Amino acid sequence: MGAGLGGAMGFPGSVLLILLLSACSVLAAAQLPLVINTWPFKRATQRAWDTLQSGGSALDAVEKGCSQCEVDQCDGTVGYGGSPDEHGETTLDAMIMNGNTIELGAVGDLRRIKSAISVARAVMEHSSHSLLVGESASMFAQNMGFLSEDLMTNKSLSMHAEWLSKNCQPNFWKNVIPNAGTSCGPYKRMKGPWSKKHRMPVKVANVHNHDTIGMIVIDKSASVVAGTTTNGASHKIQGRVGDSPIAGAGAYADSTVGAAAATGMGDIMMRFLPSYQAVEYMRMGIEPTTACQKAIKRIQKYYPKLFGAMICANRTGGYGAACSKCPGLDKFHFMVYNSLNTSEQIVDCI
Ligand code: SD4
Repeated sequence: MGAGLGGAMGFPGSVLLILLLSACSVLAAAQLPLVINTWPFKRATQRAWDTLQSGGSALDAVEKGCSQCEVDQCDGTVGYGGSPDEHGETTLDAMIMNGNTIELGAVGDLRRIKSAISVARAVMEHSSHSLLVGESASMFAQNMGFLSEDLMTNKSLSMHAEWLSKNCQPNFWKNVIPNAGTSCGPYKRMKGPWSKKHRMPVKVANVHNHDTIGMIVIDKSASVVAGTTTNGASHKIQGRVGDSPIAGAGAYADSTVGAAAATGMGDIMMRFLPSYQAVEYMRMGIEPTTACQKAIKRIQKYYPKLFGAMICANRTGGYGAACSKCPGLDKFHFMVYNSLNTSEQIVDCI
């Protein structure tokens, strides 16, 4: 068919094939740079894009883009003043990953420091570690010059007060005494076997208590960087770290392939390393949308009611997304900026 069309246009088939292939690679290159992030957090996308346009690196773009969400307190689920834990404190999880060098910096359960993504970058650039957590992560941040301040706000305090007034419902405990489905703690372990009566139902998260920003930036020279930042899950047990700062769970980047980032019920999603899995699917040549879908489906096999979504992008600028259909989530909104368009996009959940 190529030869026939080439003949019709006056080119031999092989010349036409070369022309078509180079047109495809020009088109792919034209799609770079790319900024893509979970949820319609447009100001974050714009900030990352502007950072690239003014000569910043992909690392700078992810850091600035995610920082914007921390400042804006995107949906109340990123940055200070959201998702108070059982003691009313907001704590932050974040990571940044450099796909060129496979370096990563992350913080979990970070306290009293607002700019979690920048602390994650400092972990990557000023230590040989990948993940610091809790009070020690805050100490590290302070030593690196980050300001220590209260992350609680009137809003987060009133969310916590309301939760206390509802007998600490919902919460994340199970198989404890007193019954966590009706009472506040402190709890003690209940000896098994556990009856259904005492087992907490799986918490069904929704867009109002579970979002996070996951961002992928690929610059013109195909350097791939991914990052996440979040305040995790409302009413989490103190010390809880979600999927967002875990390599391969919250995000993963490899400049020879692409990157992926996840959002949703991190306690479940991190068991499947979905971002790593999606990158590995793309390494096999699978398109980004299908790679995201396949990673989600692996989780659904065990957790059919999963609340979760993913974004995937390959190194040539192809991208896609997928989400798991559940109460509160039947479409997933995400942002895409490249040289062809700057838009909010939507996928139907599977
Ligand atoms: C977490 N996945 O801590 C994160 C936050 C989130 O939608 O909900 N993302 O579980």
